[in-house]
Amino acid sequence: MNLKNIDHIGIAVANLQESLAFWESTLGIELHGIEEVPEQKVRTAFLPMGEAEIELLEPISPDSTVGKFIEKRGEGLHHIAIRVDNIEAALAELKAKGIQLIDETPRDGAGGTRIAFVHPKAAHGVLLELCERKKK
Ligand code: CMX
Repeated sequence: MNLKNIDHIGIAVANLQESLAFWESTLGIELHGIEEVPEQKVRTAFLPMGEAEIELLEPISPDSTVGKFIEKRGEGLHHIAIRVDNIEAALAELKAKGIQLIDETPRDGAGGTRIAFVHPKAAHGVLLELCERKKK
């Protein structure tokens, strides 16, 4: 599957500005940008750390997956994203191994990425995202 590295760690937050007061101002991690991802009904803030990024996720609607997550569990660690070279190939391999996928085909993520989720029931309680970035 040629997994590369942790691409980002997604954290569900109720209010992006309030959470940035901690992640950016207190910890001093530089904010790379804020982007709305309508397909996922979230606003995201990216804070790069080495090869990976912290991704803060604020729901833009209470009926979004992140909105429902916060309502049920409160703020906190939402998903881990692993970078892959070829997301279709990685999904096909997981499907062939009988792994429960949320997305059988990739969708658009923030920063021009193509993403797909593996169900937390298949990944021992962790919502796992596969993430393919445009080749530079
Ligand atoms: N991490 C770990 N487990 C999670 C989870 C998460 N983020 N979200 C839900 N679960 C667990 C629940 O606790 C539940 O477990 P139990 O059955 O043991 O109670 C199980 O998954 C099913 O949860 P649910 O509440 O019945 O189902 P939901 O309707 O909340 O859907 C999920 C859960 C994972 C299928 C849904 O959140 C999803 O499709 N996620 C993928 C898309 C996404 O998360 N988008 C937002 C991020 C976008 C971005 O990064 O740009």
